[in-house]
Amino acid sequence: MKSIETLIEEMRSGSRRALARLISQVENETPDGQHALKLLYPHTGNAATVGITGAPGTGKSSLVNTMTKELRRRDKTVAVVAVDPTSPFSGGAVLGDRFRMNDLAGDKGVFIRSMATRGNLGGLARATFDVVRVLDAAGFDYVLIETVGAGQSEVDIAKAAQTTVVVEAPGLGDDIQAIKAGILEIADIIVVNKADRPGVKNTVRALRAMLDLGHRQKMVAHHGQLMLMQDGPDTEPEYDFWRVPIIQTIAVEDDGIAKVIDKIEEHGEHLRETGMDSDRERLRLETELVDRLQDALLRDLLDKTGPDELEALLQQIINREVDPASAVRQLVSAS
Ligand SMILES: Nc1nc2c(ncn2[C@@H]2O[C@H](COP(=O)(O)OP(=O)(O)OP(=O)(O)O)[C@@H](O)[C@H]2O)c(=O)[nH]1
Ligand SMILES: [Mg+2]
Repeated sequence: MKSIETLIEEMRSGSRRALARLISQVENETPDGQHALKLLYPHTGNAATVGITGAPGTGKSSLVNTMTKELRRRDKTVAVVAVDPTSPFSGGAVLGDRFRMNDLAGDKGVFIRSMATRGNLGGLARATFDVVRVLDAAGFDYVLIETVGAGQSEVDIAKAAQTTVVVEAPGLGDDIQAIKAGILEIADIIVVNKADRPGVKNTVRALRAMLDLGHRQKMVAHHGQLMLMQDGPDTEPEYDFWRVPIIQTIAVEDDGIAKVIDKIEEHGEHLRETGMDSDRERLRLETELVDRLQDALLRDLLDKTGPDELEALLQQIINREVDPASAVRQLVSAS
């Protein structure tokens, strides 16, 4: 058994085997994995991280595949993390995804990893952040993170990337799927994929209208006055605001993908120029710190309390002998 230090050294000099082994340790939260994260953390913060999220079947995996190829044409190395909360196959690639990614196999500049369910979605999010850190420290230029935008945790994962791409497709009914899932507001870039399908113009128009509305509200909130409301729809604000682009693509035909990559690069530059990259990172890390703290404290408390004591207390609450808030105070002060 190689030491973690040796594995890290091998990983940093390009060994894919060492990388895969380190990721497994990190994913499984072994003591070695935790030690590895501690050693790797100072080497993170260099990769461009891109979250790709959207309703099921909109073409996220197909996009990730063609985006990876385009990035390779631009001489960038790419790691892909496919987060599939529904897959019961721990650590194994989803069959369809693996099939579509086949043509990338054998390229040393590409690394693909699937993340599957662990105990809970919060745990999945934390494990994903850790795996992304390992890939970042391994020196990949880009880390693409695919998540199905179905619930809050998936949205949180996508939001943790520097740039978030929300994928839509026409013909999913009149409702824009992203609105339902509440992911439109986290989009830095919107991709309307399956542009070969009917209804694409309507989808783009509806999205633009909704974005402009949100944009306007943000501007108003920002300035705390209604003045900007009187501006025409095409007036650009004076201060630097990123106008979320809507790009049409046909992922299966590699159509529009170069433009998506251009916009991702442009967004990265925008973040750096405005200093928003460090603001966003601070916010991300603060959120993660609080989340990990909550998780650790709760686990610690549950360890100390034990299921019997908890059950007894629950019964008292059910019997109207203790109210829930007092029960919590009792648990916290006893631990
Ligand atoms: N017509 C058309 N079909 C597409 C396009 N992009 C993807 N598809 C097809 O749509 C289906 C779903 O594509 P995926 O890439 O698996 O979509 P996904 O969003 O990753 O799906 P989940 O991960 O299951 O949520 C596949 O059959 C693709 O071949 C496109 O641009 N046009
Ligand atoms: Mg997929």
